[in-house]
Amino acid sequence: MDANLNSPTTNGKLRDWVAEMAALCKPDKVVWADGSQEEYDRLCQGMVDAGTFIRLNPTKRPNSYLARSHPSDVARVEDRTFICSNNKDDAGPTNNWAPPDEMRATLRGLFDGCMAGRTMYVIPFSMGPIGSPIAKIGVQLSDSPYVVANMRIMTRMGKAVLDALGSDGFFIPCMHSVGAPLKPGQKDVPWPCEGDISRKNIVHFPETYEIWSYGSGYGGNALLGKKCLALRIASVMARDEGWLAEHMLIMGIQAPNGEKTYLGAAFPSACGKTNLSMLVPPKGFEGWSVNTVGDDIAWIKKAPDGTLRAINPESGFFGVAPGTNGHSNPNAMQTIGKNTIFTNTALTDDGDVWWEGMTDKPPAHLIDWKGENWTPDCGRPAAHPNGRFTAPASQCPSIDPDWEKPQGVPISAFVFGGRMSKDLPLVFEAFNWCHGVYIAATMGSEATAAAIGQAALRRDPMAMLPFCGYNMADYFGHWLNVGRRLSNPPRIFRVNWFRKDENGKFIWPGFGENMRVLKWIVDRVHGRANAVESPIGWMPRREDIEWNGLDFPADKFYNLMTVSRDAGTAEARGHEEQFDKFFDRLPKEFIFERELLLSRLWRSPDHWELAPADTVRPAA
Ligand code: SAT
Ligand code: MN
Repeated sequence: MDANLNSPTTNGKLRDWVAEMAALCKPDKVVWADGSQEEYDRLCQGMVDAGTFIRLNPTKRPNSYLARSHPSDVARVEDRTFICSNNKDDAGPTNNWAPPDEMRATLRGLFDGCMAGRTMYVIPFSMGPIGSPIAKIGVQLSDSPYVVANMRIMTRMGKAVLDALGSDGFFIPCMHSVGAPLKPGQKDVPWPCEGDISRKNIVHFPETYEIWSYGSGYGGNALLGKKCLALRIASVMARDEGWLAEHMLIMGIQAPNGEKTYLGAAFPSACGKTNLSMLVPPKGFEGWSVNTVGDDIAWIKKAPDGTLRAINPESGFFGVAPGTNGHSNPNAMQTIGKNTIFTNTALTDDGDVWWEGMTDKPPAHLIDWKGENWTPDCGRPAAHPNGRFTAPASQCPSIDPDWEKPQGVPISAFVFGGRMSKDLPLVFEAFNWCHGVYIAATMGSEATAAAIGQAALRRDPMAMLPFCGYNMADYFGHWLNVGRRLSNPPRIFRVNWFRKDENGKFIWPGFGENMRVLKWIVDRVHGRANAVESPIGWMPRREDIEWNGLDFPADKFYNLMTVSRDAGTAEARGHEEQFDKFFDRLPKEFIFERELLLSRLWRSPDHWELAPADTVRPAA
């Protein structure tokens, strides 16, 4: 078979690589994806015929499909995700590592003949608007039509990318197989994948900027532009080239006078980044608007004018479905109204989708994410907790007018937030860049459904723990360096929407009401809002927050903001434990930051909500 028969590229490296991989994987045929609507429709129809897709009711959900994955293939497999640097220390203590030679041999074995009976698709894609100075080109080879369809929504994909690549352009090779070769005559299944978890491998070679993923067809394991390229490999490129690749949403906040402020905000997977990026300002914020640039990943570079500029490398949203509804995220509900792929949600009797939290009252009957009959009293969830929608960003009512601007949008603040049920206040601001990097690096978060087998509570520095392609101590150092090169670095904030009271109830209403916190952040950035100095950073007093439209009593605010000296000290001691793992690679600044934190705590009152009024300082 000639893999380059009908090949639409003159790029010699790409042609050679495709031919070499086709010889290894032995597909029945090779198809170059052009990214057209016609091709998408044809692939989707093929998946409907094969039982992979169910076409949803076209009057309710035009041009949309539901896919049900194999029940063993429902989330990222962090245990089987590897950073294979030449030197183990370059992957660092937080990544799985295997010797690159050994891993290459394993992969050769796994990929040998792995596409038998299947089609190998060549998927050229651009992360970032084609031609943007911040964008990068990748080419994914995959035997999954589901991946092709999703990549068309999530990235700029197809012929235009090959044109931009030209005959000698650089691309990141992304090799993918679901790992389910077919014997002659063997009938396919709706969701082929490797059933043996120990044979699944999501592998990154940071020195050669290469990705190899075997055995899974789901999300970040398989849509290789997303976590594998745009975070793990891009974080390495960003280190090498002096920029930042971050697990951050990007949003613009516009004040009634037209002033626009953009923020990057990092939260671990499934902590509401999509909801926050599409926030609808609540009652009391008439005239304010929020615009979405991205919901998951930000690529951030210093512009010639000295500001930091960010692009969203993706062109779609791969959002968590459960919990999404007209209250939590009306913009997402509109975005997914058409042209959307749903994965592992439930199916209604009239051919639409449903998930927990979509409506107050569940339908009387559904087909659940496993394809079984479901009734409200059956005791099982109807949708998988990590069930997802894949939808074009261009359909989002709150999409920012500048979301595809090649040079990106200017970033004025970074916000970091984990999921913490106690001891972490609603919001505080770092004293300076170095302290901000420290509070981002020591961020903790409780587990979510986005990854399999995660510890209940873990340190998730910058929400990048599963996504940093190199030693995290060096990553902290890189962050410190980026700030040093800026004359006016963005302010850094820490937030926590997830604090609970003694009855286990969330104290803060969240969602649209988060606007109150964002307004304080924006006002701090522009030197308008007051704050008081606490041992952990600058904090708003109750009167520094806009409460118009929300009745939020003072005692609740106290419970949301207070931290005891003991809890604060225990937290600081926890940082020590985290840092020990990094030995001498940890930036020295972090040792001093921790000591300063401990000293401030030592001199603080037993509990602080806020320091006495005479310590109030105006914004800098
Ligand atoms: O499955 S993904 O990695 O794409 C989603 C996530 O974990 O954030
Ligand atoms: Mn994510």
